[in-house]
Amino acid sequence: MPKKLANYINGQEVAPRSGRYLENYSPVTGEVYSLVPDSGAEDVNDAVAAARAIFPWWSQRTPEQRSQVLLKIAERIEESLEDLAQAESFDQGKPVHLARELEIPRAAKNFRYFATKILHTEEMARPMGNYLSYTHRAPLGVAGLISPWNLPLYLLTWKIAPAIACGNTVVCKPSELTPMTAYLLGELLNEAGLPHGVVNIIFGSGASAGAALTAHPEVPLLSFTGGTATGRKVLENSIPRFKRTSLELGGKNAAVVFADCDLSEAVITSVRAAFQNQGEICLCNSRILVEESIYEKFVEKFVRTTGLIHVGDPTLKETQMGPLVSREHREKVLSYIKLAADEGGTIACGGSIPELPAPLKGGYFLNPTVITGLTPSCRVMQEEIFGPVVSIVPFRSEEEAIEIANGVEYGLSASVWSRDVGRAHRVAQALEAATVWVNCWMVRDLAMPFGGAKHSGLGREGGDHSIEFFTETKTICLQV
Ligand code: TXE
Repeated sequence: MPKKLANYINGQEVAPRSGRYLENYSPVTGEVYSLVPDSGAEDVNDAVAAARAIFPWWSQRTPEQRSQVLLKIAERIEESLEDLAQAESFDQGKPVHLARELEIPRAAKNFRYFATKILHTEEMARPMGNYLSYTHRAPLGVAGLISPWNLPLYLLTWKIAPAIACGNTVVCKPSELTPMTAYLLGELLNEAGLPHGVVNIIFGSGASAGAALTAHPEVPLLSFTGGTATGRKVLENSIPRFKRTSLELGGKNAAVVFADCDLSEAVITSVRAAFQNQGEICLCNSRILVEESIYEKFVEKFVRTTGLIHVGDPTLKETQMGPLVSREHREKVLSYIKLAADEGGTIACGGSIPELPAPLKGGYFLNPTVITGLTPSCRVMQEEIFGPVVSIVPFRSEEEAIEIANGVEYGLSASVWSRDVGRAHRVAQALEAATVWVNCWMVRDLAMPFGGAKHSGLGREGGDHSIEFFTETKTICLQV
């Protein structure tokens, strides 16, 4: 019997006002395994009212008082690591060990980081003779936080932690495709002693609950992570109401591999960067540009290494790729693989659905796919696929590599592989991407700004940028 989830409003589990539920399928089995509240504007109104009611009290707690609660939340997440990892894997498809080693610990780390960060924020003061000017930061009120399905708990807590650390209260709308860890988080927040109403979680579709939240007149701040097209819809609701808005959107990230790189390291890391989490990380490299002189050797090594990836039961430790998140998403990815062949590409490996025994037979599995022979301007090299599909093309010069890498509307992240430090700096600075890794990938310091350039986003979060985003800074000038 599928588990019936509930909204989390004012510390309580609350059924959707409509009484309607959405069927949620596990990508591992293709079976319905939970029922998600199909919430709408009324449910969002109830959540905003709860968040507004506690806001005066919560915003007046000291940073130390708020820090203590965030540290307890981090502890409860760490104590629930196994349950959350299993739930995350069955809900989204990633291997359990990836959730256990990366996703869930990072959710705890998000709370730990901002629990300590707010103890060390500084204001400014400037004496001017008979006057003193100083800054005062204050929370804005109820923050609307909307998160995607690929890293459900990691990205939701990346928003909740700084928002409440700064004294805001929040209404969250996780993706309807992966609700389970957000649902489990509600109980953990109560157990950690978070006052009721500080965090509220509404489940439902983007067009209903999501849109109601972004349009709500008493939600002055929105932090959104998801697709670029959806980001535009969020802006349509936020701009007329002058809402402070942060958008982290899609990407079409390139790895630029020069002949002087450590080839084995470049191959191993680029395979991981292409297929980790089934390629469903916005920071994955879906394009690899390789200097012509090592192109054949790189492709041969890359295809051989990709062929070693174990696709299957995400509960097994040897599994490196589980299923894609939904039937519709796998169809979308398969359509791009077909398009690649139509555009003149060669499927060097993968592109097929693996034969797996029950109960995995109904799951949304797909073999990791490598495409060669495409031109930089074709659709498969321009459009975000957000799955285990990577295209490898050659380049003849540093200038050409930069031109190809920058020749897309996105600007989220990139990687550069070269032992030449001068070239690494030059290319990293020339790439139109908000995050560039050199001879590595996905090394993240939470103190550093993170976000997207061009059509990959608006704004930055992380470190001081999150404090800046989740507070209103005013200048007060005193006659002394
Ligand atoms: O996005 P969607 P998905 C990107 C990733 C890919 C996409 C995958 O590259 O493009 O996100 O996530 C809600 N008003 N990133 O498919 O559909 C929806 O219910 C308000 C980039 O989930 O945009 C879900 O909760 N909300 C990122 C959320 O928006 C709406 C990291 C995202 O859904 C809505 C992760 C509406 N009209 C993924 N429609 C980064 N750059 O860091 C939908 N939603």
